[in-house]
Amino acid sequence: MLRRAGLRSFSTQAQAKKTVVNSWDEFSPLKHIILGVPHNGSIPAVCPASNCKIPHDSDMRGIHGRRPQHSIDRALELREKFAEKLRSHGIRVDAPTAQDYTKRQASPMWDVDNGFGCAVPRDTLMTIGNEILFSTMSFRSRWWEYLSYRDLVLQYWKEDPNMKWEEAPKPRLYDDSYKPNYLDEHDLADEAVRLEKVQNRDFVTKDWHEPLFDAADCLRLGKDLFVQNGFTTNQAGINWIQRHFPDHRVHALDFPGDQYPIHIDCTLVPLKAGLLMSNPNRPVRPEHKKIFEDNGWQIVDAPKPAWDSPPPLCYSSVWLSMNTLVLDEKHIVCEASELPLQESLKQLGFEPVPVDWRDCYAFGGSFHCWTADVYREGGCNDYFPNQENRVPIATYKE
Ligand code: DAV
Repeated sequence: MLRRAGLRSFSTQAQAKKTVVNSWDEFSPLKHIILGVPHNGSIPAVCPASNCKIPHDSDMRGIHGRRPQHSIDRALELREKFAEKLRSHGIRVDAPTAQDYTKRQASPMWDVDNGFGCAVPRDTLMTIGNEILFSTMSFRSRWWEYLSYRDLVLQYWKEDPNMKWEEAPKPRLYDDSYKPNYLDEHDLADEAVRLEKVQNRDFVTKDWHEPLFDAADCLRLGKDLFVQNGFTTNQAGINWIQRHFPDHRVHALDFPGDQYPIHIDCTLVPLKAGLLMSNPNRPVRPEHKKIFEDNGWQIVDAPKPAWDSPPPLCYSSVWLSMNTLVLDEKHIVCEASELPLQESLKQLGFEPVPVDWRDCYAFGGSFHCWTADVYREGGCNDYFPNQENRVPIATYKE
């Protein structure tokens, strides 16, 4: 059964003004956003893709099911404060509909003991212009998560006659969508083995069994989409995105230094037109750097995170420090404790907006993960007119 999360507090804003769906990049002035909710947040039951993402020494290993109530209550408290902060910047904030993720999640082909949550819409859907596209997802525990956004998207679709509502083909996620024994227990604990595999673009998801992508692997920079190939997004997924958006230029990126490559938003993060922040442990490959250089984009290294380890029951890395939300050309939301990042942003001419968020990380990430754009000002700019050194995306070969 679906349950509207905190209907009274969340829906007033959503009904205040008619929706227009429009967002082409990650940094134009933000006016309307979906902010996830922590209700029923669960430690996902393991499937082949999620198993490889959870670090071997994580306190999440070997457990699954509903997260402790105190952590859900705390996340809700922080979420409300953040929503207020966003509203104070003139941004409309909507909430998804919580489902019971603590229940068994099944398809005719497989089942897992429980799901994940709807705290992090960035993984599930992306807005490209006037279109909201739902990704396939690649963890079995997250297969049904799209239903949490149906109420909102149906509302947007009714209110905005130009809005396009699209859903990528739901994947089968059979066992043979994944490489069998990609990392055994021994290899999982071996950093050198993991790094060698990602260096060779050898990921747990098979490349052409069926298209797979999480929306958070896609970096939107106007006419160009940069999509990370890794555990959650395969080459067929990237090829599918290119065919779906024929007027865009899709580029595939992968980052050899990322031992658990899911989602691009702790790895390469745009701060404004012409400026990206890069994770120094996961540098951009030289052949991928060219298109940025050819078009006058600057890539700066992110500073070391303030923390040495993630908070309890969190499978994301400490590089959630970089998982910021750009509100406009001046303001960037940062975790309050990430002082090195705030200092770097100040030096780059931004005004960091510190928000207390670390206790929300366990639910799937920081500010960028917890949100999904509905409206940013502006249109589809061509930031990369020089495509001379474009690396073509892979195509299927027999
Ligand atoms: O560095 O653990 C997490 C991304 C979550 N959306 C990381 C990436």
